[in-house]
Amino acid sequence: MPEISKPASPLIPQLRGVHLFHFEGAPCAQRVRFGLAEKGLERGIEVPWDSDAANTLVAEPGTWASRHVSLIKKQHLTPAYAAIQPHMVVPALVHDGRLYVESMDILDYLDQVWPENPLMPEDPDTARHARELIEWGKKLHVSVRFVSFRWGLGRLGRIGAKAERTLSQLEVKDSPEKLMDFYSRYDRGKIEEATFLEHLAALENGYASLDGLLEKDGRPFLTGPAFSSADIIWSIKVLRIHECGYPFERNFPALFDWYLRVSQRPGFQQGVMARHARMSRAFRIKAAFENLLGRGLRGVSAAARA
Ligand SMILES: N[C@@H](CCC(=O)N[C@@H](CS)C(=O)NCC(=O)O)C(=O)O
Repeated sequence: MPEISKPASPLIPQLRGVHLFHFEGAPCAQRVRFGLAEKGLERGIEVPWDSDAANTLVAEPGTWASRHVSLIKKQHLTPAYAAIQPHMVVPALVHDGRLYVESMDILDYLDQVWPENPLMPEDPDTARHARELIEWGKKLHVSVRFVSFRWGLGRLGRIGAKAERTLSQLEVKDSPEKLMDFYSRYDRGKIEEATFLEHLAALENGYASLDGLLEKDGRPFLTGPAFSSADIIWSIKVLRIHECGYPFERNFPALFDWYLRVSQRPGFQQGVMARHARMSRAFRIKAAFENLLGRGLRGVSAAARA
């Protein structure tokens, strides 16, 4: 289970109902918001992420309290947030004073507590397949980071000397997120183009496999007729890279059709897009310009398929 049994932050045990520490544009947080919406839990009060004021501690049943942690303002790279999520990443979910981390584990937790609208297929073989796709998606998380920083965020993704110092002081040894390792190289332009391209190729390998699967028998969702967490993790992986200008329509048409289908779901619209649509459009417009200028992701994407 993803529960952190003795959270360092005194805020956590005070929280009642569901509270989500998240960032609008962060793929890992989008997965959880997608899952919450699929479960019929609605976004409730908006609360400063670190607030312990009495009127912010309780989320009404059937809703979740939004505690928005700005990755742009580097609010995640602070001692107060490190006391909540020791690896200084979003999301983190609190339910009745208990703290859960790891987005895909959080989805499993939601499935246990709110079994209606299940996020895992009932049939054991199909469930096994869903798990395999989820594990593959989790491994590719780091590739999304590299590709979206290189072709999406650019200089905006740099954290600067002050945040780097805080990060180096707070990062736990052997943190699986390896933020310090990434930012110390990214901020200085020390990551080689070949590395970015390797991550892009790893993602394309995954997209190609799913495209084949969907094309083969026209299934509506990745594991068959039923929607699952596998659709959640992979649709968010398409969304982010699409925002960076990747030509999914051209390279993986069956996957793109599936993505459009999934993105029409109320859960996606409410959980992912409701407050992200403008930013998503801005990213896509910026990426379209980069593509026009020949510097974008389109030019380096699976050129053989062009
Ligand atoms: N394995 C974690 C990964 C969480 C993660 O990497 N979150 C990203 C956003 S998608 C983050 O907070 N990054 C902070 C940063 O890059 O500075 C999960 O799935 O919850």
